[in-house]
This record gives sequence, structure tokens and C-alpha cells, in this order.
Amino acid sequence: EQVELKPAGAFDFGQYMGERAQLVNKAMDEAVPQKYPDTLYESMRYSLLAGGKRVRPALCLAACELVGGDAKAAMPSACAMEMVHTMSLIHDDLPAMDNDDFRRGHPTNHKVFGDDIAILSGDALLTYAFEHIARATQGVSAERVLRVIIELGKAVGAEGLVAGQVVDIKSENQEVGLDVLRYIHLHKTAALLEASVVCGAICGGADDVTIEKLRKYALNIGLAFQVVDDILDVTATTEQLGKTAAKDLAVNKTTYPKLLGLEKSKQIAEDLIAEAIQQLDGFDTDKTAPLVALAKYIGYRQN
Ligand code: GRG
Repeated sequence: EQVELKPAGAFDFGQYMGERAQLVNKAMDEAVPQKYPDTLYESMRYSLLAGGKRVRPALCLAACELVGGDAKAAMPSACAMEMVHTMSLIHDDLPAMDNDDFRRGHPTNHKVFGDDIAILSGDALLTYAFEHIARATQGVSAERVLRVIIELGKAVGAEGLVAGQVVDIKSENQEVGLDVLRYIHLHKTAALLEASVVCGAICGGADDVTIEKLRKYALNIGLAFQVVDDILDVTATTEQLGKTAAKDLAVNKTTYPKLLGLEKSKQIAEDLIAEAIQQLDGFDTDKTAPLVALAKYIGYRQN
């Protein structure tokens, strides 16, 4: 799958992300080699190595480097973020959830391997993510590795992704307010972006004040990601399907544009990105380029 990322200013963001994706893909290929039982590992590797922008690993490595760490220290955490993200997509695509046939340009995991193996390979990726952090992280104190595991556990479980997905499912075909919409976005999307940045910073040796600044950066880009997604849903659907189909789709789902209108939603996305970038004040400007560019990419992407 082609990854299309626009360069932001002098810093070549497209090239940066391409290089990072290559490093992360190699590390994940080595972390999850093909072995017995064949079907299980084929299913895990099918989704893990199927493309994707690798935004979460990139955030994790960039945060580690921003606070003065070596990216190698955060690589197992970066891979773990993508393992969790991938398994959440495998489960999200199942007939019992979103029932999707395609993901990242390929047939979904359950379409190729069946629902049973898709559930189990998702479970295996989720548990292995934690094992991999504990086993493979080098040059980071045991106390910091423990903090990383706690951060990721919180982001994924009943206080994170799973909670967001439950509230999302229960809100389908219902009128919900901005508070519920914000809850869904914070838990389904922002939580794992937050864990990616915070865990990278912890591996890089950051102090608590720095970690909390970067947490705020990540929460803001996480929320912006979903607001922009909602905006693109309206604009892309209207363009691609025509107005009637767009309206049909829109009845099932509450979105920012539905609650606040397109213009106000765009303003909110812009404000969130500005507030995220503001958190990077005080760091070395030549070191903040990747996180600034990632925030701008999330805020101003066109698809
Ligand atoms: C996590 C234990 C556990 C269970 C899964 C199904 C579920 C619970 C949660 C759903 C989470 C979900 C699908 C959130 C949406 C995440 C999101 C923003 C996806 C798109 O991310 P991109 O654009 O995608 O980074 P690529 O393909 O580039 O990685």
C-alpha cells in the first residue's frame, strides 16, 4: 500500500515517515516470525505487516528522541503500539462489530482466515505486545519498563480503547451529545496515541513534567484526528456518493459537524492542533520537527 504523506516545511515528513515505517516493519517482522501453528502466525503477520501509516510507532520513537533518548530504547514499545492497534482493527472489522470486508487495501483478516482465527490472532497480538515490551526493551530501567506496561494497559483496557468501543457501539443510532462524542474519541483513538507518545518519552528518560506536556500534545492530536475524520466523512462522502447517500449514512452516527456544523468543527480541529504544538515550546526547535509535522499532518490531511 502506498503511504501518501505531504512534506511540512523544510522538514521532509514523507521521507521521515517512510524511513521510520521501514525500521518498524523490520523490527515487527523479526518480533513475530512465521512458526507453528502456521495459520495463527500467518494471520498475525497478515495484518501486522499489511501496510498502514505507522503513526503510533513514529510518535513513540519521535517522543523518545525528543527527550534525548536513543530511538532503539523505544523500538519494542513502538512495535507494541502497532500490535495493539492492528489487533483492535482486526476485532473492529469482525461481523459482530463493524463487519468490514476490506482494510488497508486488502481483504480483512476474518475474510481470509475465518472469524475464529481472526479473534485468536488478535488476542495473540494483544498479549504479545506486553510480553515484547517486557522481554525486548534494552537500556531502560525496570522501573520505567513497568511504567510503560501500566500506561499501555490503561490505554487499551476498560479505561481505554475497549471502553471507547463499548460506548461507540451503544451510541449507534442514538442522539448523543458532545460529552459522549468526546468520550468515544478520547478512548477509541486518543488513548493509544497518548500511550505511544508517553511510553516513548518514558523510554527516553523524560522527567514527569515533560511526560505530562507530551501527554497533552498527544491527547490534542488524538482528538483532532477524530474531528478531522468526522469532517472528511462529510466532505468525502458527499463528493463520492452524492448527497442522498451521505445523508443516509449520517443518520447512524453522531459527528462533530452534525452537532456543531462544518465551520465550527474545522475551527476546533485547528485549535486542537495549535494547542498540541504549543506543548512543544521550550524544546530544541531542531528536535521538535517530527512531532510538529505529525500534528500538522493529522490536522490537515485530506483523506
Ligand atoms: C483493544 C482489547 C482491544 C479490543 C478491541 C475493536 C476495539 C476493541 C476497538 C476499536 C478501536 C478502533 C477501530 C479505533 C479506531 C482507530 C483509528 C483511528 C484507526 C485508523 O488509524 P490510522 O489512520 O490507520 O492510523 P492505519 O491503517 O494507517 O494504521
